[in-house]
Amino acid sequence: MFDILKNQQLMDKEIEELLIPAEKVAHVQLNNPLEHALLVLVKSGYTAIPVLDTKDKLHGLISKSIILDSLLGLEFIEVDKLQNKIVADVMETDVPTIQQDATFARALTLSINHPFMCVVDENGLFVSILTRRSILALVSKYLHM
Ligand code: 2BA
Repeated sequence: MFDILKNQQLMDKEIEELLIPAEKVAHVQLNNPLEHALLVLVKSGYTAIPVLDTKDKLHGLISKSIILDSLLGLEFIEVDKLQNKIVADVMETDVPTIQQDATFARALTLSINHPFMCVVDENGLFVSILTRRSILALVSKYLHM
């Protein structure tokens, strides 16, 4: 079964055909209030989404759990922070990124710890995402060939 992982044709494959383009990816901006970010997350159904600036540069990820965590006071959930804090105050900045010409092998390795990776160009501009789902779908296709 694991012979597939030795399939050089698969491992050297470029990831381009698996990518979800930026215009189809839910995202928020650095200076959006947490309330807006939470709305986008809940409405889109996603757990975590990219954070961009006005020039589409990638700065981080924001998730429902980061937002909820940031609202916790010592005894209460401080709901007013949803309006008083912005995404840049609480986002995760250690973001897994890859370039568009990365190989499938590299993406497969990153997907072990990350449900999705952001694809950026040489200037750090956000281009697309690569999800664990599309990686597994390709592995499955090769397994059943
Ligand atoms: P999660 O939101 O935790 O989603 C986990 C998996 O649940 C997704 O895996 C997908 O299979 C399914 N899923 C969740 N919400 C969905 C929806 N609204 N429509 C269809 N399927 C949905 P993946 O597709 O591998 O995505 C992995 C992660 O990539 C997602 O984790 C999310 O954080 C991010 N993601 C995927 N597509 C996105 C998009 N269009 N915009 C923003 N973020 C996206």
